[in-house]
Amino acid sequence: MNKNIIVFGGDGFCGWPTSLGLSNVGYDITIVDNLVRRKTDIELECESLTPIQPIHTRIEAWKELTGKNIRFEYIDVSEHYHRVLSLIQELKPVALVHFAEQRAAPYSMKSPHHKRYTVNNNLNTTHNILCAVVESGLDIHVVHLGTMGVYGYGTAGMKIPEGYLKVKVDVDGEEKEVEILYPANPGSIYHMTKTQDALFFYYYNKNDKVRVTDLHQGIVWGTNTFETTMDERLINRFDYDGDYGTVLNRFLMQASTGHPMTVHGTGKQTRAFIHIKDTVNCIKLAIKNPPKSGDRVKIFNQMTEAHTLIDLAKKIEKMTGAEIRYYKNPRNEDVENALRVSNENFLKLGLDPITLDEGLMSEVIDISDKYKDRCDFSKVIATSLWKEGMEVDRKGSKKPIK
Ligand code: NAD
Ligand code: USQ
Repeated sequence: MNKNIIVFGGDGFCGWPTSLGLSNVGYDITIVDNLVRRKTDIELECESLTPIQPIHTRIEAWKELTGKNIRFEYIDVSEHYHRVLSLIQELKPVALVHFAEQRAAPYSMKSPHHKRYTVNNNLNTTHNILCAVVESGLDIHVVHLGTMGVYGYGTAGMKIPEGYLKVKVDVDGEEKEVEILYPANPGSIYHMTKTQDALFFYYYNKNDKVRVTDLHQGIVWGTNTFETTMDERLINRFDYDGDYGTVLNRFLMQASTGHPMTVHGTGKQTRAFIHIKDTVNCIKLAIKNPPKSGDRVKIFNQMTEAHTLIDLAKKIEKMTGAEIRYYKNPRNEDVENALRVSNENFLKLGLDPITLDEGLMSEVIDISDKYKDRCDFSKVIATSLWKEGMEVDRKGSKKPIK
C-alpha cells in the first residue's frame, strides 16, 4: 500500500518532529523545504538555542538509528511550481502536510520588505500546492497548519467554534439559520496570510473537491518529542529571539538564563497553547481521519489550553524565582482579552491533551540551561514594532504597562 506523505516545511520547528513521528509509525516521508528558515537565522544574526544539524546529517542519523529512509527535496514551493507538481505526480501521496510558510508575526511586521515577502511566500506556497494537487488529477488529502490568530482572540462570550459559525439572517422577514466561515480578524501581516489561505481552501474545496483539513493551531511550546530525543543529531530547533521565539518557550528560557521574563503590556492577553508532542499527535490524527470526498473543509482548533501570559509568567516565577518585567507592547493588540475555544473535534478523535505541567516546563528549562552559552542576549528583546511612532522598550518596568 502507498504510504507516501510529503511534508512541506519538514525542516522547521513543527515539521521536523512531525516528519520523524510519521516516519516512525510507518509512513514514507519526503521532506520538501528550501531551508529559508536557516537562512533567516543568518539574516537575523541569531541561531536556534539548540544546535541543529544540517538536514542531511539529521536524515542520516535517523536512518542509522531506525533503518527508516526520509527523502529530502530542496524546493522553493512558492516559486518552483513544476517541481512540486512532478513530485506529487511521482509519489502519488496519500496526504500532504503543509508547514511551509513564514510563521513569525514580528518578522512579518519588521519592514515593507518583510510584509511583502511574507505575503508572497505564504500565499504562493499554499496556492501552488492546491493548484498542483488539482493538476495532478489525484485525490490527495491536504493538511495545513493554520493559526488560532485567524479569529482574533476574542468572542462575544461564546467559545470560538471550529471554523464555522451559525448565524441567523433575515430573509424577507423570515429568520433563517446559515453557517459561514468564522469572521477573520488577523492581528499581523503573517496572521492575515493565514486568513487568506482559508479562502484558497474554501475555493479549491468548492470548485475542485480538494479534501482539506485546516488546523488552527495555538502557540506551540516545548522542544522535543520522543523521536527528537533519540540522538542529539535529531534535536529540534528552539527559537528564543524577539522575532521567532514564542512566548512560553521564551519565558522558560529567560527564567533559566537569568534574563527577566519579557511580559508585553499588562500580560493580560489570553492565548491558546499546545505542546509540540501534541502538534505531532494531532497531525497523525488528522491524517488518519481525512474528510470524505465531497466534504467541506474540515477545520480543527489545534490547541489544548488557554492562559493569560501573566499567569504563565507567575507560574514560572513560582517554580524558578525568575523576575517578571513588563515591557511596552511592541504590537498593536488588545490590552486584555478573554479567549474560550472549542477543541471538541480532536477530543472526539481521541486526543489525550498534554497540558502545562511542571515536568514538561522543567524539560524546556533544562534544555535552555544546557545550551545557554549559545544565547545572544542582545537578541532577546522584541524590536519589531507594529506601527510607526512606537518605540522599542529595552528596560521594561516592574509594573504592568497599559
Ligand atoms: P518554521 O519556520 O520553523 O518552519 C517552516 C519551514 O518551512 C522552514 O523549515 C522553512 O524553511 C520552510 N519554508 C518556508 N517557506 C518555504 C518555501 N517557500 N518553500 C519551501 N519551504 C519553505 O515554522 P514552524 O514553527 O515549524 O511552523 C510551521 C507551520 O505551523 C507554519 O505554517 C505556522 O504558521 C504554523 N504554526 C506554528 C506555530 C508555532 O508556535 N510555531 C503555531 C501555530 C501555527
Ligand atoms: N509576548 C510577550 N512577551 C514575549 C513574546 C510575546 O508578552 O516575550 C506576547 C505577545 O505580545 C502576544 C503573545 O505573547 O500577545 C503571543 O506571542 P507569540 O510570539 O508567542 O505568538 P504569536 O505571535 O501569536 O505567533 C505564534 C507563532 C505563529 C502562530 C501563533 C498561534 O509564531 O506561527 O500562528 O503563535 S496564535 O497565537 O494562536 O495565533
